[in-house]
Order: sequence, then structure tokens, then C-alpha cells
Amino acid sequence: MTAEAGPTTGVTEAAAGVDVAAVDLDAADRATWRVAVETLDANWEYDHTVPSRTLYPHQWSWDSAFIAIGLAHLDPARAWRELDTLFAAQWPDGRVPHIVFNPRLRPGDYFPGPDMWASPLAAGPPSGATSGIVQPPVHALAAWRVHQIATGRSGAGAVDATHRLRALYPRLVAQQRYLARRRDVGGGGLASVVHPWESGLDNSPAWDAPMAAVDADPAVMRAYRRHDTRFVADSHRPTDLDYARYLALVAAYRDRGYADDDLAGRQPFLVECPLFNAVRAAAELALAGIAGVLGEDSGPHRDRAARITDAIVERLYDPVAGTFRPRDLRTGRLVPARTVLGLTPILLPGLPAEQVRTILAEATSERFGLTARMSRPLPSHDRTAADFEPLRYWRGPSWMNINWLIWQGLREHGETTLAAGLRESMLDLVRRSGCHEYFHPDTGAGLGSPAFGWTAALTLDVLAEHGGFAGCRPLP
Ligand code: 9WN
Repeated sequence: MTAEAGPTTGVTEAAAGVDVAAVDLDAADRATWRVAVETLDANWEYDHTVPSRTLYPHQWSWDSAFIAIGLAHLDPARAWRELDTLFAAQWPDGRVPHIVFNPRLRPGDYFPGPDMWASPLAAGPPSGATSGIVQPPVHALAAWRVHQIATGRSGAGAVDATHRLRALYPRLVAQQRYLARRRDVGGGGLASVVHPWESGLDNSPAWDAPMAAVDADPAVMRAYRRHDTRFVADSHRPTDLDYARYLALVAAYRDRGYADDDLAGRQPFLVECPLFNAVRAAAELALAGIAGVLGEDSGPHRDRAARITDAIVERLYDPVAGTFRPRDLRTGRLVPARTVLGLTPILLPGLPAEQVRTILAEATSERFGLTARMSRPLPSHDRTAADFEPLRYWRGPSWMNINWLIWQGLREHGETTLAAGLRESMLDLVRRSGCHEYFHPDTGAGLGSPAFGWTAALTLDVLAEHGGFAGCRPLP
């Protein structure tokens, strides 16, 4: 296990290279701002930002969307470039791959690497090496937010923002169309994920029941060298059996050229996820805003957002538990685990009052512990569950991106006091521990990568919310 160095709080203002004076922050938050900027700088790789130099050295799909939001506060040109680089790897069918491999790195720098994914074998291959699966489509939300931040400033950036948005719009629409047309395996208006990695919450207890049905032998892992456990303790990461199943799912999809027809008959893991679909509906609302700016018709986007919202309530709401749960299409049942995924539909403004009420009850219960005061942010799993693990990724720790999405939802529904408490809780983590990948849900100790892209980026967005206008800086 090798340690990755995180930035220190000792960085000077000059080294951070940001006009922090332009941001109305107190001394502690200025220091936090600088650490976040330094992290993003350190992870910048000529045309994109890596999530982590050690654990995740390529470009990841939903990471880049969150990262673009943070970059917009520093330099909108770099934010657009982050998104453009990702969408340059979009497949002809519209899917945006979850990893875009950096050709300058060695094959052993991440596992599973380009050879395992074999993307050129797919029909109509993308130009460079990528994975063949997707991640939650947060990109339209990001593009819309980048545009709002960029147009909030004066000068050339504001003019350029609409031009950049116009170039991205058809690609964002194609991404959504792919999910609607190729992934609605259940036929009820929701997109299915074919691998836990597509959910973004790879190791969530939500996937335990569907994954138990995936046939795999942990002994296959003797033939490979895992990359993650070189940097993080085994006890914080998925097991070899989990990885054997991950690889079996990659092989099942890859060996059919990543074709989506007949998924129901062939893919051993098929799940409708509340987060994935809530983000998909929110993306349609962001596209409606974008369409308005571009003089396009926003009506179809709003209609689709309403239909997806209805389908989430109809297919994923558990009225007995009062929360949302993923639906396993192999069994037709909602999964038993009660995770933070269940809270994420709060992102949707059209969610009925009854579901908003029960999500708030769940979030503020001892299971998730949300309060109006500064405490700990929401954990990724129910704290009272027997299988709650505060150190293992996605099985208990707190993550900045999930908390940021729920923070957006609380504000959307006028829950300003709870939103303010959550904001303080998120910032407190970074003030104390730096820009870690995730955090111990009780102590707030930093876990995983200590220099993680989306933690840094979303910290800037959260700080800027009260800080007014962030400093501007050109690309190096
Ligand atoms: C597999 C990059 C990604 C995130 C995911 C997170 C983790 C990868 C891994 O890192 O997944 O995609 O190797 O564990 O679970 O959400 O996008 O930060």
C-alpha cells in the first residue's frame, strides 16, 4: 500500500494562484478554498482532471461533471474543456463512457484497464480507448451550472458560455436519448444500470442482493493485480469476490459488443436505481433551461422530466418503509437495503409532497442523522443497519458529491435550514481533513485518496454560494 500525498493547508496565496480576495470568505474558508484549488491544479492533466493521481489516474465521467462545476468558479474555459474532452469520447450511440483512458499512461496504471474493456471491438467504436459502461448523467446539470457561473461574471467568459453550451447541447441530448431508448429494459420509463459501477456507488449494500446472483469465483483474481489495494487498505475496498463479479459483468456485456438489445435475457445484473434516474430527470430540467437560452423548445425536456419523476415514484417508492429503493429487474423486487440512494429523488422539484415528507423524515432520522446544525454529513448507508461499515467505501462513509446533490434538493424544496446545516457539515469535513475521497461518517477522518477532484470542486461551489463571486484565472 503506497500513500498519496494530499495538499497541505500551508499553501500561500501566490502558490494557489487565485484571487481569493474576490471571494467574501473568512480566513478559515480562504484556507479551505486554497487547498481545493491546489488539489484541482495538481490533478489537471493537459485536457482533463483526474479524480486521483494514484487510485483513478484516467478521466471518469461523472467525476468530470462535478469537477467542471468547481473549475467554473476559477476558470470557465477550463470547465468547458473538461466537459468537451469527455464528450469527445462519446460513442456514436450516445453513451458517454465511464472511463476515458489516457493513452499516455501504462496499461498497468489502473485495473481493469483498456485491454479488459476492449472498446474497439464494439460496433461503431469510439476513437480512443474507453470503458463500455456509463455513469449517472450529471453532465447536463454541470453544463447548466457552468453556464450560470460563467454568465454571472463579466467579460468574454459570459459571451463564450452560450457558444460553448450550444456546442454541447446536441451531445447532452444524445446522452439522454441513449438512456431512454436503449436502457429502459423494464419498460416503465426508467433506465437500468448493467453494472454497479454504472451507479457510481459501486460497493453500496444496495447491490448485495442483485450481485449475489452473479456467478463468479474469487480465485479468478489470482490472475490479476488489483490496483486499488496498492493505495488503500483491503478493509476499505470491495472484496475479491466483489471484483470477480465486477469482471464477470464486464465480460458479459463486452462479449456482446456492448449491445443493449436483449439485455433482459443476458445481462446478469439489471437494476433501476433511484439516483441514476433522479439525475436523469434533473438533467432533462437542466436541458430545458439550456434549450431556453439557445432558443430551442424546452417543452419536450420538461415533459420527459415529469414522466421520469412519475416513473420513479411508481416503480421505486416503498410506501411501507417510506423511502426509495432500487428495483432488481431479475427478481422484479425492490432491494432490501436502505441506503442514501433512497434520499436522492429529493433533487426533483416535481416530487410529490408525500415523498418529499418521507425523504425528510428518513434523512433526519437516526439512520442518516441530518440536522439543521453542523454535524456530520449524510452517510452512504443506514447507520443503524447491521452491515453499516464506516470505513469501507460506499458502505457507510460520507461522500461530498452525494451530499451536494441532496443539498441541491433541500434548497429546491425550500428546506433552507436543513440545507444550511448540511452545507456547514460538508465544509467542516474539508476544513478538518482536506479534500479526501470520502470521510468517516462519525469522526470526519479523511479516507481513500487524500487529493480527490470532486471533493475539491464541490467545496468551491459550496463556498462560492455564500462567497459571491470567485476569483478568475486563465489556463496555465
Ligand atoms: C470504478 C472515480 C470513480 C468514481 C466512482 C467510485 C470509484 C471506480 C473504482 O471511483 O469507482 O469506476 O475503481 O472503484 O466508486 O463513483 O467515479 O473517482
